[in-house]
Amino acid sequence: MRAYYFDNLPGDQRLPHDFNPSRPVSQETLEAIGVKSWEIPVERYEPKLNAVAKERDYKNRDTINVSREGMGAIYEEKIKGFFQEHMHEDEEIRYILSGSGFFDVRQASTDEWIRLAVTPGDLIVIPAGIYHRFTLDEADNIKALRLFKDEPKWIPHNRGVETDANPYRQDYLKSIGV
Ligand code: KMT
Ligand code: NI
Repeated sequence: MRAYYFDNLPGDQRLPHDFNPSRPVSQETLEAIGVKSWEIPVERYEPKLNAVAKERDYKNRDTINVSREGMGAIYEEKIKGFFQEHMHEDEEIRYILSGSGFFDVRQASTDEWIRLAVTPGDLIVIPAGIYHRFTLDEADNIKALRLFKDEPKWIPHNRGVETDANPYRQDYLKSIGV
């Protein structure tokens, strides 16, 4: 999975928004902000994915298909919602089966966006309390497994004074030493 600082220039969210020259972000930097990732080839992914799921206690999963065809009438609204900067009170775990897209995660120490360009085989964990957002890229489709521990809550809390005071946000900041 390629990771780099988002250039913050106005324009279509589906474009790469890579600096020129690019400012790559290392796996160590991602780990320091609590973002974990693995690569599991999609042909025969199940044994390896099951092993990670078991180790991390992800008991359940479902499939999300983000495309105009896959979502129908709620497509536009969903796309807008995914790209609003938000946090969750639980982890957001995704395994990409096909297509591609961008998860943007906010580096709290600098308030900069880091863009994660996900493609098939990427498994990512976006920790509880981190500010993030998602967009499709120009290919306009992604199919992913959503893994979860118990009941999926998927509630997005949009960034604001309330989320800044949210206990899960506070715990997250403590966990990364900010
Ligand atoms: C989310 O919560 O932002 C999403 O599920 C985005 C689509 S998953 C590829
Ligand atoms: Ni989210």
